[in-house]
Amino acid sequence: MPRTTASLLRRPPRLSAALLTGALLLGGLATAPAAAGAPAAVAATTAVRVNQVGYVPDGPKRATVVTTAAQALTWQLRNASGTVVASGSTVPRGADAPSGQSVQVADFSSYRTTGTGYVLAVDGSSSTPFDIRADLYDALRSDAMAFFHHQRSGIAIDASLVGSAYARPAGHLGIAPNKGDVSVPCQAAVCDYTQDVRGGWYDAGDHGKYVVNGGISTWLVVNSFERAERAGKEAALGDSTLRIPERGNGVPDVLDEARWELDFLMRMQVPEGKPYAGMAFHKIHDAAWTGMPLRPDQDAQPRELHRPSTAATLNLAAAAAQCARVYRPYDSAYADRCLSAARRAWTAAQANPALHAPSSDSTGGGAYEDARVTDEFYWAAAELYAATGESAYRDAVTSSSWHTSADAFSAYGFGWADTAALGRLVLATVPTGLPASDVTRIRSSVTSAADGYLSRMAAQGYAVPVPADGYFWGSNGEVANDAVVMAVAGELTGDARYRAGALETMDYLLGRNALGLSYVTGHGESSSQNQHHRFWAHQVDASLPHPPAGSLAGGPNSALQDPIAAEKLTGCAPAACYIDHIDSYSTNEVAVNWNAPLAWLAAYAAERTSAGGEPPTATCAVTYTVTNAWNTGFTANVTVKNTGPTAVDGWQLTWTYQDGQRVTSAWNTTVTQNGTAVSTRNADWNRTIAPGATASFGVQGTYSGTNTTPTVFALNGSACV
Ligand code: 9MR
Ligand code: 9MR
Repeated sequence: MPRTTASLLRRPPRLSAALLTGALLLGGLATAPAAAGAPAAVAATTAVRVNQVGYVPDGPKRATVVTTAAQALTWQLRNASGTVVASGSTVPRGADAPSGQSVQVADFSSYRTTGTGYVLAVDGSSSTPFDIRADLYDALRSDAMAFFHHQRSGIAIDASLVGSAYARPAGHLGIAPNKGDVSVPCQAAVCDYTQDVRGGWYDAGDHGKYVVNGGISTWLVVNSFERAERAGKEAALGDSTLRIPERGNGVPDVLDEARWELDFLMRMQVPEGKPYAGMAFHKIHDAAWTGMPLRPDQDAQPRELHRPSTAATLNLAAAAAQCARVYRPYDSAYADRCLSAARRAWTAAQANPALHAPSSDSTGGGAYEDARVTDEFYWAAAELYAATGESAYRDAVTSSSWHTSADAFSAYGFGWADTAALGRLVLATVPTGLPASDVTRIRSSVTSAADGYLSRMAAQGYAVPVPADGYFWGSNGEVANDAVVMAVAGELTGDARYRAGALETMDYLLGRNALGLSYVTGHGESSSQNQHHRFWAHQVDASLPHPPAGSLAGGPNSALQDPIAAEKLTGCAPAACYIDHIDSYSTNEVAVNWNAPLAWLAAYAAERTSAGGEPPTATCAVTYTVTNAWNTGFTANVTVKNTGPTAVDGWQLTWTYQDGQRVTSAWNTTVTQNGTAVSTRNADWNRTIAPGATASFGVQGTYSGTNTTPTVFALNGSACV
């Protein structure tokens, strides 16, 4: 059940009958109005809506055409020189409730020739030009991830990394006029000391820093690295792949970036010896709302810590426990620090299970209120269990109502207040000691959630995974989060439909939508550019920059919760309730929790084989049997079966050990181990596995205490089942 503020915002707005009729009265194919009262800039879009960046050669390629025609129309795909290279018929879809438009769908998926400057033409209207190429998402992968560096507090953003337009002095390091964040007092009666809470990422267009939203965002950024690692493709997120100060330090840049926020999250923990020790302060922000524009270093407002909350504490526990697992191969001392912060947070949350942040606390910063935290308990328990294997955390997982609830993946996706799905994603992909039947059940909950998103996409003219009443504040983040679930379902099953679904949500974000607008700055011919931000505020001060490329707008929000949206968008169909105006914070702000799944998805979509296409979706099944175990040693036999239709020629099988096991020797394979991650490769004589055939090999290793059998394997980057 969606709840708290969300339940208010998620009430379906009444569709304007007049608007629907109006659209239907337009003769033939027309340039559709964006929404009643929408500004001219947005209305001037073509009726043929495509992913304005383009399509990957092996992916789905669909477009939506706004038209009142009842009969199928002819579509033509033209290359850059105007030659028709493919053609076909559209499929009429009639009235599409979320967009309030009458639409048809053109499908040119079977056309796979790479090129730039393609145009899709239907009945006299042409799409914006787009590309078909395998490296389509390379730029977005780095741009969407670079967003976090731009949002850093407590460090100068250097022109040598971002260019002079985006350079700025460090914000909130206690240098006048800043009054934080190195020694920040609490709000009255909350605490009688000050805390150094420098660093971290600014949440959004404001200068607040919120543990609840910081936790889920960090988790997603680190999770994007974990996913790439499971696919054997983490090099693309490795050291020196981003323009950040830490490049060249031997640590993957994505982990360096996330560490900037993790350090902040740990600084928000109440010190030992103080009331509520181990809890996390809910947030730190200005005492009063500041105006627009305002560079972070020029903010003169007093900064205040707000009282600790259970939700914030559990976000810290989950993100820090994940840190302990993922950072260990690079910095074991840091992993230990994270683990101890996570354990302390968990214990403190158990002692204070109902310290809820109130919705009324929204002066100078957002409330991020949450009165139901059983889902945060589940997510944190799952991460702590994955990190430690300890029975107390396992019991917290298995006794949680979320472990079996059918609602862990709600129709509205996961989000900062709904985190049970994150617990499921951890348990579905990270080896733990859960019984195989439990893991199977959890994995099928991921795939059935993904099935739900796919069927919703299939039912809608614009193939959006959210329901018609799901266009609330941050709907674009919700869309991207749903795509993350589909991508993981694809990884777990090798079923190509899920990858197609994840890629198709990218089409929505990049222009195949009710407004024919890319919501990502600088990606697409016609993109958002005036997102609500106090520094990237070009619209109100021409000396300031637009948001940098790769910044995702919050997206359509049918609740019209800011004055300009209320003024300009009245009567809008839900998916058209968006305006690219800097004052529209309820439709056009940026935020770390929206860019995080965008970055996740861009990295996923950018991944491909060296041959240029999508990653292979090898289907495989693995049995790992411990054949002998003695006090500190063991042997295991591993058999990998090719359950796919084509031969596997050359294989790499990967898994992770959760109990510190080390492989010391192996037969019929070559092993490399990096921390907990094990990678085995074929020998010359067993490199080919025919369909239905198997390859077997063995390992010998050491362990101490427990020797949990790994259950998650990937063959050539695709998960086995
Ligand atoms: O800039 C603020 C934005 O980050 C928040 O999401 C939003 C809602 O809490 O509030 C914005 O600040 C506005 C405030 O609520 C009312 N006065 C004008 C502020 C700037 O537009
Ligand atoms: O993303 C948040 C959304 O779910 C809430 O409905 C909204 C109002 O409380 O706040 C959003 O978060 C904003 C936060 O309160 C302040 N910083 C900017 C965030 C994005 O607009």
